[in-house]
Amino acid sequence: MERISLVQPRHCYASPTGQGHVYSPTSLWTAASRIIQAGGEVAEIQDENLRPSEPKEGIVGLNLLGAPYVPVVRRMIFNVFRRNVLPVLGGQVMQGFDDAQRTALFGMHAVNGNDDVALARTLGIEAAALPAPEMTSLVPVYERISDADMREYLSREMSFYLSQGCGYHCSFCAADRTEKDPFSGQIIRKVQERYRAPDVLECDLAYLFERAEKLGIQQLSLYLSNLDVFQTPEKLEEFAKIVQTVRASHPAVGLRMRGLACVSSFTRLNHFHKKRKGRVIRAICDAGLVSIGFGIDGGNPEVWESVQKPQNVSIKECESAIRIAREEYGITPEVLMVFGHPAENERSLRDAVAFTLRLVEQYGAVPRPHMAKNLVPGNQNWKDPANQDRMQMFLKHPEAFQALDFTTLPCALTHPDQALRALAAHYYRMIADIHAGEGGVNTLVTYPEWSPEIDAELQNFHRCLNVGQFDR
Ligand code: B12
Repeated sequence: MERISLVQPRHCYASPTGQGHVYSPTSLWTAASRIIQAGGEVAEIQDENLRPSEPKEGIVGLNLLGAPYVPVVRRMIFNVFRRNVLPVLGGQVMQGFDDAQRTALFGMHAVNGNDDVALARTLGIEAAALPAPEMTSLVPVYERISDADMREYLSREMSFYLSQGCGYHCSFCAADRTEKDPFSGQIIRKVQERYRAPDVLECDLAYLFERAEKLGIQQLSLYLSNLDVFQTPEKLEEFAKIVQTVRASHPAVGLRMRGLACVSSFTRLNHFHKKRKGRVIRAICDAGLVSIGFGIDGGNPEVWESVQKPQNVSIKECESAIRIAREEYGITPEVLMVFGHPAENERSLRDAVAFTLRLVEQYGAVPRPHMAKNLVPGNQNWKDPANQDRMQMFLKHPEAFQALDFTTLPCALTHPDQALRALAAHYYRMIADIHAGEGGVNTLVTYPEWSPEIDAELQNFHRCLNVGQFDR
């Protein structure tokens, strides 16, 4: 059997020294726990946001959360590890690369860590022994984290793995979700939200509360992994009850949870709530849900249609969800505005600004603009033969993957139409300039670090300006 060191790479906008973006590396911890429970040997779990890592083993597993981690991990593989280490690469963006793309980016030896068979073969364990992610408790990993490091994680917001997968098919999203053919409108892949097992959720949550109590931390802050919190009401209600039970046994520790949601799922559930068929929203609020980022993602129904998000229905319906969240449930609504999609024009971009301003003014919503990147590893545009030239540019210039960060201003690679690029940048900055109100944090805008139109001097300016601009 082979031993593996696991390392969370440093955030791409971290300064060269000191702490990086300290945030629980939940994806890496889940992978670690699965390996441990399958009888594999995890020699260590390090986080480069806390301190530089010096992996002991010849096999090193790394998590690439999204596209901006591609250049970071390439530097680790080619400049630091060189030929002495076999890299095992996991994380969601890896799901978007085929074998040839993975080899082009990370070398011919890099193992696809998301593939259980390849992972098991590399470590000399049985693939069948790896528990399903939904059945995996993180306690075996939490126990290995020192009190000093756990204090760092528990005193900040952490990611809580509650569910994975989404039944909707928004074309700009690269998460695990239903896929629809853009031309025929046929569903190519149907995905349903998958919750973790209730006993696993209870066990992990109780452990976090106990550890917080022991470390004298008075409040836990959790970011739920759900792509659309209100999508599966029965499971959400079950979770709300689990949270309430755990909290009742640990009254000294408070809890604040936030999540992301689709307007349509919230509206559907609120309707049921009114008919007293269920009190799910109230239950999860009582359990500690304080903030919801609603995916508005465009300023009018034509834009939603163009990105396969017709479920938003109308501006009126979106506004009503945000008002109800604020006034009836006391939830702080965030306006997650992914915009600057290819089919947009100045009118639709202005509609997005106008709508955000209104929601901020009338309901104290928190503005959170993001610049749509229509070509992201794993989404349909990435696979579309019409985009192969642009896709190849990313493979040839991997530094460009940073520009796929949704907080990053548009560039020629992400927005080839020059006029739309300028307009999108202008209106994105405008929403990012809106005052977020007390306690709210607007998006911190970042700059593209590589694109054909950006010269070396500008690249350097952009790198410097990006330092510390962490998204949440
Ligand atoms: C928490 C979270 C964050 C946190 C912190 C993440 C952290 N350090 O762990 C914060 C808020 C910081 C964050 C930031 C970003 N995030 Co985020 N985030 C999430 C979220 C909500 C939950 C992640 C999670 O814990 N999942 C649960 C675990 C169990 O699942 P998993 O990630 O799939 O991991 C499994 C496998 O991939 C594999 N695996 C993972 N790592 C490894 C490593 C090894 C060695 C092995 C063998 C296997 C393995 O095993 C795991 C268990 O099966 C997800 C949404 C979601 N539902 O996943 C988005 C998500 C992962 N984020 C995403 C993105 C794009 C980002 C940003 C780039 C956003 C942006 N600004 O554009 C930034 C990063 C910015 C930057 N410049 O670096 C995308 C990734 C899409 C993609 N396919 O590329 C997601 C899916 C959201 C979305 N709807 O698009 N994020």
